[in-house]
Amino acid sequence: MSERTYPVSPEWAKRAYVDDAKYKDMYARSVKDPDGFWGEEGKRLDWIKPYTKVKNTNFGPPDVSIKWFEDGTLNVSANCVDRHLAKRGDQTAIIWEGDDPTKSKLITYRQLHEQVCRFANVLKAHGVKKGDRVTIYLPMIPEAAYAMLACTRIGAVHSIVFGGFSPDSLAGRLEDAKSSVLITSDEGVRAGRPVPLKANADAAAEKAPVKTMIVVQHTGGKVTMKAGRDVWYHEEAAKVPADCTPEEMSAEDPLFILYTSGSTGKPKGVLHTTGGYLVHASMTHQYVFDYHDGDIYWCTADVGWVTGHSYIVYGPLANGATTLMFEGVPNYPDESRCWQVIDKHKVNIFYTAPTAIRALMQKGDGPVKKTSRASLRLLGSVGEPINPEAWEWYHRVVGDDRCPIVDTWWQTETGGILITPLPGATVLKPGSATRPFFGVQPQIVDADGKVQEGATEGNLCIVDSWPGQMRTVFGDHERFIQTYFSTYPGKYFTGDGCRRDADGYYWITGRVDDVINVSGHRMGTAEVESALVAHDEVSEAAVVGYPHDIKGQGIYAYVTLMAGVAPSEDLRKELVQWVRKEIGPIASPDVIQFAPGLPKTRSGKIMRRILRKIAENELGSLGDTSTLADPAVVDDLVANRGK
Ligand code: 6R9
Repeated sequence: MSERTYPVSPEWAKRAYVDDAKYKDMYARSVKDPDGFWGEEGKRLDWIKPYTKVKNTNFGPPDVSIKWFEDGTLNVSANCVDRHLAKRGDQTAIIWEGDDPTKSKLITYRQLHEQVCRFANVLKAHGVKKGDRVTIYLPMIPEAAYAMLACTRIGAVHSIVFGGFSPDSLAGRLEDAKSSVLITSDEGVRAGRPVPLKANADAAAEKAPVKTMIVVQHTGGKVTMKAGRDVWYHEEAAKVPADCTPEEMSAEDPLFILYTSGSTGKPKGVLHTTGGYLVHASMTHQYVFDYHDGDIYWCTADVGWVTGHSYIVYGPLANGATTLMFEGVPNYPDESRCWQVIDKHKVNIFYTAPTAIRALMQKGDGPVKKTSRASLRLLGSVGEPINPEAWEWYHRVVGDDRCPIVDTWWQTETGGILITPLPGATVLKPGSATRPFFGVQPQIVDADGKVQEGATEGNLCIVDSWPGQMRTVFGDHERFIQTYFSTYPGKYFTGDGCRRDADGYYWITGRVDDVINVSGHRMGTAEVESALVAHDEVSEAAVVGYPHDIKGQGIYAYVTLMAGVAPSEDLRKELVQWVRKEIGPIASPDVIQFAPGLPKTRSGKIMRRILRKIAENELGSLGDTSTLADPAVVDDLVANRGK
């Protein structure tokens, strides 16, 4: 891993909410006196009835029960919208940037209020009540935010299903959530191509108990409306008042369900609740991105993923921020799109995923350098370990060596960021998520659960609760305990491997199921990948283990080369030598397969399950490839296996 460090600049130490001394002081207080610390922090929200109890959590064994601010009451939409009206009614809440670069829209807090109220009244008119589950299957349009906030306004629990999921996946989620109301749109648009959301929703509704489908008109594409079930949102919205009193919710009432895949079984409905989640989303958004009034903030995630929930909608809006919502993709109409959007809307804070950074890096500096990006102040990364090479490129080329990068580690289950630099406090090390956020107590354990002290490597657990933590798996509390609290009883197990260096910095090495054991040496796939990507001619790499007669497991590397670089035997040998040099002989790849593309989910995560099967030559059991962004990639990998 890179040894280069990036100190906090004097300007940043001065302008930021938190400098290093303050970080240390606040962190110490947050773990010594969580009730005092979070009791104060909770005041960042408007409560209808203030809480008197702060933390009431138990990680078992045997029972796991997590409650924060349990006797307080509040409403999330009131906190994200109404309370800002007096001071910033005319400020832009949401900047919407369409897939088509000629289309964008500014929505003020006052307009947001009206839209949320109308949507809430439409839901009510269709019989939705407090506690009911409402499924949202929408593209990245403002109505997605309106619908989310409308649910919270009336106490309904939303379950967003990413627009890239198939009808079957949507049906499974509708069924699991026992959700009879589905909000969708005629179509979505990505890279100029229509996505048939309504048609997918129709197919899903064949298999799931959908009684009401509310359809937002977006592209005007042709759809079939089923009488007695389907209604147009714009027609319904015109019939209802533009005001709606927010429901008084208990802090521990459910806020949303979000389905996420684990290593086994069908996707789990991760359940988040009202008070603690919003405190955590708001606080992390403010401190991690050092958000100040007037800043323009852009997170490129989709609202179908947790990052979109916490850092496009809830965190930013709770803070009265201006948040940008982007319908499109980073390479449409061309590779400069992100940077053009930054210039167009004068974006100050930009938060994206390593996969996007690597894809753009592959196209070289040109598309970046032809834009100004002078408004940029801070960059962020989330979703997977960022290899130092991509980090350095992001820093040097995108940020012109001027913008700190916050590499934020967290999960759907954690609700918000848990391990991250703070830009005014933390010396950065490329590839490290650095230090724990306030109240977060990471612990590294070995396979037997023995706690490892000091500089070490092992499995990452968190030993005590934080307000944004998931409360249960919807409908299956036993599965919640089994999945997260039974491997190491009494601790939350993240499923991630992690290294802690002598400075106490955390380096996430990837999911533990991705760890390879070569001749008794444990190796993070991310480590080998980082080494490969550090080579000038490599754009992206994915490494998996496969059974090896002598070593136990061998290392199989899928390597995507930079545009214009031809695969060759010489290059293959060179890369093996390169990795030996970067990490050591034990890390030498046994197989390097040149791969024009890697199988990725639509959220950009590499599907290692498939890569492992190909590496293992288990071609008959590749499993479901339908959720891939580009299923054809797999055929090529199979055809060229080992080459
Ligand atoms: C927010 C999100 C969670 C998993 C997590 C880890 C990986 C996320 C990371 C990171 C290294 C980071 N991950 N952020 N690994 N550095 N900064 O992505 O949630 O989709 O649930 O994924 O993603 O492996 O366990 P989710």
